[in-house]
This record gives sequence, structure tokens and C-alpha cells, in this order.
Amino acid sequence: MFLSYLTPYIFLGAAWAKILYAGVNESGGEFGVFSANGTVGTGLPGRFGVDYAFINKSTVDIFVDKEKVNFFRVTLLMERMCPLSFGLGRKFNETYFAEFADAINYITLRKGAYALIDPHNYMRYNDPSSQPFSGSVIGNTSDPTAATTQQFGDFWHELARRFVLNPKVVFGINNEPHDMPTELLLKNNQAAINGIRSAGARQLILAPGNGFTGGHSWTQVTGAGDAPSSDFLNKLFDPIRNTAIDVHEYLDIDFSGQHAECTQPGPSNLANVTTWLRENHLKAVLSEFGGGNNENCFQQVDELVKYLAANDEWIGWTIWAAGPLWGTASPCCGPDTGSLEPGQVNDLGEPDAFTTVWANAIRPNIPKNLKRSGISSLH
Ligand SMILES: *[C@@H]1O[C@H](CO)[C@@H](O)[C@H](O)[C@H]1NC(C)=O
Ligand SMILES: *[C@@H]1O[C@H](CO)[C@@H](O)[C@H](O)[C@H]1NC(C)=O
Ligand SMILES: *[C@@H]1O[C@H](CO)[C@@H](O)[C@H](O)[C@H]1NC(C)=O
Ligand SMILES: *[C@@H]1O[C@H](CO)[C@@H](O)[C@H](O)[C@H]1NC(C)=O
Ligand SMILES: *[C@@H]1O[C@H](CO)[C@@H](O)[C@H](O)[C@H]1NC(C)=O
Ligand SMILES: CC(=O)N[C@H]1CO[C@H](CO)[C@@H](O)[C@@H]1O
Repeated sequence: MFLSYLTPYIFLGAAWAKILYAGVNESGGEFGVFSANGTVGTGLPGRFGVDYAFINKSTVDIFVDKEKVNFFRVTLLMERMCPLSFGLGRKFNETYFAEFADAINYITLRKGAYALIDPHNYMRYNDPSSQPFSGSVIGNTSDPTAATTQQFGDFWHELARRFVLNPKVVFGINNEPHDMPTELLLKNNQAAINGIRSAGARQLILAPGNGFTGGHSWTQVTGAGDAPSSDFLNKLFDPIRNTAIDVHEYLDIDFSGQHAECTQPGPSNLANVTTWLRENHLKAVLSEFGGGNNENCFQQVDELVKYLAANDEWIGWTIWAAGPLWGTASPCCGPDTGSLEPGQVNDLGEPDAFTTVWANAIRPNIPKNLKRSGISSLH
């Protein structure tokens, strides 16, 4: 037992030993709400397949069957799952839920991969029209229109209850909280964990930090004086100890993923959060990162993914972003990159990032021994 367990690690290289999950963001379920003039309610509820869509099953096939990845982060919009007329909580829009569940079930039950459920809401609910800055911060007791921490816990209880029998889901509490008290973020994260566990769900949970959950700023004050994530995120309590930290890290000048040049090296910028993870006996998933369509970025993305593989604190990654609705848009990083959706083109009509960034920097780094079975977990 002991020897046969160790053998593959010896031959495939210790550097690959700890990455359990690897894959891609599937972005689209949150689309169609951004309004340049901030019109509240824009794109709600939206039309499935037109304003929003979750996955293209054919490209999920390509990622699983040809690329051999095992992890997809699938975005949803909380204002669509819980329409404003219902409020945030246990009452869902069953149409939207069914569309979302179809995508999750395809990835997990049909293809055997793991799916990270991502409410793409920046810890805000009630107005996604100018994400990431619109909407009331969940749990803001000074804002009578804000959803409460309790409602957020109820939302997660219901969502987890519906997936309780699916071992291959991972629960991502929320995308990129920012500009809020870190203490309140801790409370909301804890409410989500409590809601999920009280539903009987034992799958892996990912908890985000403040400051857009940036890895480089994990130990720094973010926003207008919000305490570092490192001061609070080690205080989370999961009764079954199956929660990891959710980190994002882009390689451009301001870590936003909007520029083509990679000038912020991953390894040195993640050094502090990696140390903090080790000191607190925590694991993490890098659920967003990316680089532009150029040789320097290919090298920097390659170095970042190799860094994750070489540090035991990191158990997985999903690069930003594939998804059925990107078209020629450039979700990351800078113009002329295009999305990671196979078969699409960039804004110049040239092959998109699946042919450039993925082929150069990701495909050579996809571990051979990813987790293929069992409940999503830290090990
Ligand atoms: C604001 O933009 C939305 C679409 O994003 C449009 O429906 C609406 O008419 C616009 N309102 C104004 C005042 O321009
Ligand atoms: C529920 O979602 C469907 C599909 O997007 C939409 O047609 C319907 O209007 C939504 N219902 C509510 C109450 O938002
Ligand atoms: C909470 O709500 C109050 C009142 O609307 C607002 O002034 C404050 O900025 C909000 N806090 C956050 C973190 O959004
Ligand atoms: C990392 O931590 C050291 C020591 O606390 C600090 O001096 C440095 O500024 C930190 N770096 C980042 C990127 O936060
Ligand atoms: C889905 O992906 C396949 C394979 O790349 C492509 O041929 C097809 O056009 C895509 N469908 C949609 C609706 O984007
Ligand atoms: C880096 C990047 O492209 N981030 C984008 C992720 O997608 C959301 C919308 O879903 C955008 O607001 C971000 O700019």
C-alpha cells in the first residue's frame, strides 16, 4: 500500500504531488447586467443563451477529454438565483437554478470533473448593474436595503442542500469581496460555512479574502483602511475542517488582469500569503489568474503555475477564463488576447488564448495525477 502509493510521485516528480484540481473559469452566468449608466435592474432576469449562459458542453468535453483537466469554476449571479422580489435566501428562481444545475451536473456527473460553484457577487447583493462597485455590501447594518449575514447563510444552506449528494462540487463562498470591513467578511464567510454544514454537505469550501481576494495584498491593508485578510481569515471555523482559502492573482501592473504586459511576478507576490498559509496550516486554490498573449506573459504564467505546484499550500488552480459568451472579447489580459474558449478568435480575428496562453503556459503544466474520484477535499 505504502510503496504503491508513493511510486507515481517518485516518477512523476514531487513538484506535481499536491495539485489536486486544475482547470478553467467558465464565465457567463453572471453576464448581461453591466450598465454603463448604472441603471438598476439592467439585464435582470436576463435571457438564457442570449444575455447569460453557463457552459458550452462541447468545449467542456475538449477540456476534460483532450486537455485532461478536472476542475471548472462556474459563475452564477445571486440576483438571478434569488430575484430581488424574493430577496436573498432560500427561495430560488427554479428556472435559473435548473439551467445552472444542468451545467454543474454535466461537468460532475457526466464528465467526472469537479465544479467550483462561484456566486460572482463581490459580497454584494441587490444591484449588479455596475459590478464590482454597485450593490449593498451583505451584512451592512447601516444600510437598510442590504441583505443580512443571516440571509447569506440561508442562501448557502439552500444551495448546498441541493447539491448535498454530489461529491464533486466545491462551494466558493463569493467572488472577490472588497471595500468592506474584513471583520464583516469573516462573519459572512462563517455564516456561509455554517449554512453549508448545517445542510449536511461535507464538500470542500473556498473562503475568499478582502481586497478582491488578491494574493499579493493578503497581508496588507486594502481599500480605505480595511484590515489585512491575514488578520481574520485564519479565524474561520469549519467543524469538519474542509475549507481552503480562495485567492486571485493577475500578473499585470495593478493586478487587475486588464493589461497585456506581465510585470508583477507571481512567485514573489505570493510569497507572503504562502507563508501565512503555512503558519496557519491552511491550503489555498488560485481560482483566477492570467496573462496576455505575448512571450513574456507565457513565461510568467508558466512560472506562476510551477510555483503553485512546488508549494504544498496550493492544492489547485483555475485560469480566467473560458465560457460560451465571450466571443472576441478579451476577459484577460489586455486586447488581442481573447478568451480561453476553444475554437474562438480574438479581436484581430486570430486564435484566442486557448491557442496561445493555454498552449504555451498551461498545457505543459497540467498535472498527470489530478484527483479524479471521491468527495472534494483538501487531500
Ligand atoms: C442606461 O443603459 C441601459 C442599458 O444598459 C438602457 O436600457 C437605458 O435606457 C439607459 N438609460 C439612460 C437614461 O440612458
Ligand atoms: C426566472 O428566470 C427565468 C430565466 O432567466 C426568467 O425568465 C424569469 O423571469 C425569472 N423569474 C423571476 C421571478 O425573476
Ligand atoms: C454601509 O451603509 C452605509 C449607509 O448606506 C454606507 O454609508 C457605508 O459606506 C456602507 N458600508 C459599506 C462597507 O459599504
Ligand atoms: C511581505 O511581508 C514583509 C514582512 O512583513 C513585508 O515587509 C512586505 O512588504 C510584504 N510584501 C508584500 C507584497 O505584502
Ligand atoms: C460550442 O463549442 C463548439 C466547439 O468549439 C463549437 O463548434 C460551437 O460553435 C460552440 N457552440 C456555441 C453555441 O458557442
Ligand atoms: C480579469 C478579468 O477579466 N476580470 C473580469 C472577470 O469577469 C467580470 C465579469 O464577470 C469582470 O467584471 C472582470 O473585469
